[in-house]
Amino acid sequence: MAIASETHPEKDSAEVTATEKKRWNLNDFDIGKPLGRGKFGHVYLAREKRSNHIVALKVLFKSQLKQSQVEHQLRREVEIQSHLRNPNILRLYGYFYDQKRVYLILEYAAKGELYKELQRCKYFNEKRAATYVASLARALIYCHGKHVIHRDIKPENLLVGAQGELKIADFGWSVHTFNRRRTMCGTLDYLPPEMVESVEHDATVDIWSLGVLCYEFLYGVPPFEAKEHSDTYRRIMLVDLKFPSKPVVSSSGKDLISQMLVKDSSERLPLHKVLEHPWIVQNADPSGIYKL
Ligand code: AK1
Repeated sequence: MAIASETHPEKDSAEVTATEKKRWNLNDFDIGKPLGRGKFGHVYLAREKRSNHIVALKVLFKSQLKQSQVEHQLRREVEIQSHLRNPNILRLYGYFYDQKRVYLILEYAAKGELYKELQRCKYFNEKRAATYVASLARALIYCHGKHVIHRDIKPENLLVGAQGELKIADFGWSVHTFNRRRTMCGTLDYLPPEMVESVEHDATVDIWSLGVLCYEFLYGVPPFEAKEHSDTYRRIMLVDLKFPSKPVVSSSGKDLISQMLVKDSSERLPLHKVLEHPWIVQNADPSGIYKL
């Protein structure tokens, strides 16, 4: 983080931490207001005392991590995310722990959580939706190039930086290359048929999730939403995709969604072609920033 680059301008933070084994602890930080709450713990605004660098500190309780048997997942997240460097991926600077808790030192996203903004606006206009979809496609292309699949792209895991740029966060469900089946818990809304079915899956799962997200940006609700879990399951398996008449979305936008939400994963529009799709080309701001 900035702390390292200031004292060691020639090195980047990971190298400084690797060579000098700087161990962080809670005393290195002033803790500020809570930023959000999750199942495993809260996130706080924090300032690293020596550098004045502002970060987000996520506090996870070891007892809960153990109970849910996700310690290995957290280790994998730290391992994967600390190696990713992309403007649309939230940085994970490091971690530390004490007897009861694990702390993740994260980049602070000044404009907060995207799902709240979506709730407030109900849905986004096409320019804003396309700008976000293009940013996500670029970030996912970067991840897939490093053989990382996120697998959990949804509004709750998207943050907005000070300039309005989108940042993918929470790699808790990500994997390096493809393996392992995921046990079912929580919402099915963002899962493609092959993950609902728990068959083998690959990087094309992120294309599906991007299609779901694009729909949700434009309509305000995910496409396969239903009252019952079992109905969402059925709708995903059938790819029961319907476009409401309101809000009005261009046929080009609907075409892109239809090309991402394809049951046969090998037939989904590849991410580089998503970036070339007319709806993206015509609507997305090339800077990746949607100005309010
Ligand atoms: C980034 C996050 C396990 C893994 C439980 C996890 C976002 C995570 C934190 C913010 C920066 C906010 C702002 C501004 C407003 F199963 N990475 C995360 S959460 N700025 N929020 N960050 S909110 F074990 F793998 C597991 C269990 C959590 N990982 N990672 O939460």
